Amino acid sequence: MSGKSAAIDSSELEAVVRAVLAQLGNQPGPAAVAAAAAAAIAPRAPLAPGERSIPELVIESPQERGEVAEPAAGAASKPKESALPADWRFRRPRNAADGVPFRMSELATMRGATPARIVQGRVGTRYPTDKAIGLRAEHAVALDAVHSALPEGFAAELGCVELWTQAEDHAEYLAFPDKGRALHPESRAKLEAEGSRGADVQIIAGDGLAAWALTANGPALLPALQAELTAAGFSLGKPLLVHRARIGVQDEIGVVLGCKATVILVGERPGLGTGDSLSIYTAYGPKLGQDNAEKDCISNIRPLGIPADEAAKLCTELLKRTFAAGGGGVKLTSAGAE
Ligand code: B12
Repeated sequence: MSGKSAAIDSSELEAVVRAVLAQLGNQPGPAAVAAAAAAAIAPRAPLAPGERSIPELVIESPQERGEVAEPAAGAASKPKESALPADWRFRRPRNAADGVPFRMSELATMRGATPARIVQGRVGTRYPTDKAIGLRAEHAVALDAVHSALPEGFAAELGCVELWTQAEDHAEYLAFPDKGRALHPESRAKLEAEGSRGADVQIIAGDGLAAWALTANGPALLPALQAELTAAGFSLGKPLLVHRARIGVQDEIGVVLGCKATVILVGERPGLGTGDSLSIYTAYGPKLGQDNAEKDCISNIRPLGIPADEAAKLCTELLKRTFAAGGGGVKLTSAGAE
């Protein structure tokens, strides 16, 4: 236990919550990163009798592991990119009593590369209060994202034909996923009347498990994807927007329209701090109940992850390879391995 009392007053609590909320959605700047890193390695109160320590992790470069010769003086040995190179590793400290040799610069590099919560520090066996409250605040954001709704008129704004699945309301959508995989009979009739037949690619937008994600990223992603796919020579059907959609609804739509492939942009199940994250799922050769193993997914489309224009390019490249291989998912992976 730390020597400090666990109780904090309400203004202190409010300040922590405000700080956490202000941070959500923002990449930490270098000064904040360095301060957080310093806090994470600051000396801590000794453990009380009976309390167990959770060993921290140490980050090591290949040079520090002795796998690669130390570079000549002046040579660039530290990563330039704001990402931890693949050959850097974590290990548990060999002897925690010797102290934890964190390297500030590397920790800052890692933190700068992701909004994920890395090396949060501890008080005794617990998170520090601001981290604990921060986790709960991000959890609240994730919950809000699951219950968010598309604004009125959004389908028209995106230029999409508006459809609904068989889930009668959001609670039913969450409790019975299969209802989100089948079109409501009225929407099926509308699709049959208004949908384009036989296109190479049918684009579908869906709210999924975070309508926010579609509201935030759909207006940039949909036109970018249409432009990239058209430039690559694919013919496109009139875009569709499906409310209360699961991935599987692309199967029924693809079968009804007889297109070669479907692409569904959908709000994904939010994690901590990722309430605005959109995924694209592609499916070639539509059939009802098509296995996910035959499909592909591009996840984490949002300003902090894959930006819309880059996702549109990735999706187009993926579809080019899928069409060339005559299938996606495992078939595509095997084709790539040959
Ligand atoms: C839930 C989930 C699962 C669940 C799905 C079961 C269920 N009943 O929901 C389970 C645990 C089975 C699962 C398995 C896998 N998953 Co998963 N999964 C997720 C998660 C957390 C949420 C999906 C979501 O929100 N979908 C949107 C909702 C609205 O649609 P849904 O119809 O309810 O969801 C369907 C799809 O998501 C699909 N699905 C789930 N994972 C995957 C992965 C691929 C490649 C495909 C094509 C489809 C698919 O299964 C769901 C039910 O049909 C995402 C991460 C994220 N936050 O997006 C990862 C995620 C989609 N999964 C991923 C992976 C890698 C896998 C596996 C390949 C893991 C493995 N090595 O076995 C398998 C493959 C599944 C398959 N081929 O059938 C990756 C995909 C990365 C990529 N770009 O290809 C993600 C993005 C996680 C990650 N960040 O790495 N997954």
